[in-house]
Amino acid sequence: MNGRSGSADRRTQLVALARELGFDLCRFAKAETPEHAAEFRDWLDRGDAGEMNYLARNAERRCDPRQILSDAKTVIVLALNYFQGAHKTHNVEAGVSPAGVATEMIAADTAATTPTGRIARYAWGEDYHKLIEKKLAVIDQFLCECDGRQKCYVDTGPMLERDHAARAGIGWHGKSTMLLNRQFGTWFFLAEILTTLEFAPDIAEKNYCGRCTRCIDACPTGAITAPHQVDARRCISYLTIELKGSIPNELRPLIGDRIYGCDDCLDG
Ligand code: B12
Ligand code: SF4
Repeated sequence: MNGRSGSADRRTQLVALARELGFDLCRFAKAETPEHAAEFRDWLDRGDAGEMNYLARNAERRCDPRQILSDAKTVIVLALNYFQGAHKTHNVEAGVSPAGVATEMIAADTAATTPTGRIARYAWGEDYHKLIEKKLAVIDQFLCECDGRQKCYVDTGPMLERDHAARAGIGWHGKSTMLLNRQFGTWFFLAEILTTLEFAPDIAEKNYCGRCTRCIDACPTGAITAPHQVDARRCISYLTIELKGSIPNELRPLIGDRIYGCDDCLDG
């Protein structure tokens, strides 16, 4: 495949391959220090990461892609839209929701009527990590055949994904910290391929938020403490998925029927 490794040609083929695999966007950024590395460190220092200690453990690498792959030249950023229509409530009586969430406790608490709970949209289908990893492996293979070396990540890797995605022009930073795209809103997953191959970078997107504060106003627990700052310790996504201990008493009534994640700052 070296015969087709001229860089413009390689880019066209890669974008076409990403589309074929079902990605909605495929864009490029230089493998550089993420723009908001300092804000990330401040966020850790404030304790906003809660019990997610893994974020502090590899903070140095997270703030420098060249510590992951020393001769990395490009971050290829991919986005996959997961919007599936209006919100459903899930019957939790059977003990396991459609997303596989164990819910016996909730069922026992609300025995009088059929208990229902809301699950964030991103968890309605198959585990996105597995789904996207398979697609990344195909792109990795293509890039290997062009003599590249790669590291592929979706969610769990040591990268400030939204910073790289913003630089690649996938979208802009919303005040909720969600990355927004004009076509897909907030409803997309991100994935990155760090590669030793050179690709011309894309241009960053303009920020269209203006004075709008709908996402901040919509947050049931006041987790968006300032524009671009989420205190995970108050975020329902953290409280219902990441937190190992019990949910603080004062936040329980604010969580309502959200049993796995939260979409309130993503809507609208
Ligand atoms: C830890 C984590 C969480 C934590 C903390 C969230 C947070 N806001 O920090 C918890 C468990 C709460 C969480 C919740 C959710 N998460 Co999450 N999460 C992550 C993870 C693993 C790391 C994020 C991180 O580094 N946070 C630290 C803060 C400082 O960074 P940040 O949130 O990315 O914020 C950036 C911007 O705010 C910007 N920034 C900071 N200051 C400033 C100032 C200005 C002026 C500007 C312009 C920008 C700016 O720079 C920061 C660094 O890039 C990423 C995957 C990854 N490896 O990046 C997924 C990720 C961010 N999560 C994702 C999703 C889908 C969610 C949920 C929607 C799930 C749900 N429905 O319940 C919610 C949304 C909550 C929210 N408002 O963020 C997606 C987001 C996709 C997108 N379109 O933005 C990601 C990218 C996973 C993926 N691969 O798709 N998540
Ligand atoms: S996901 Fe829900 S709780 Fe977390 S910041 Fe957004 S609206 Fe607030």
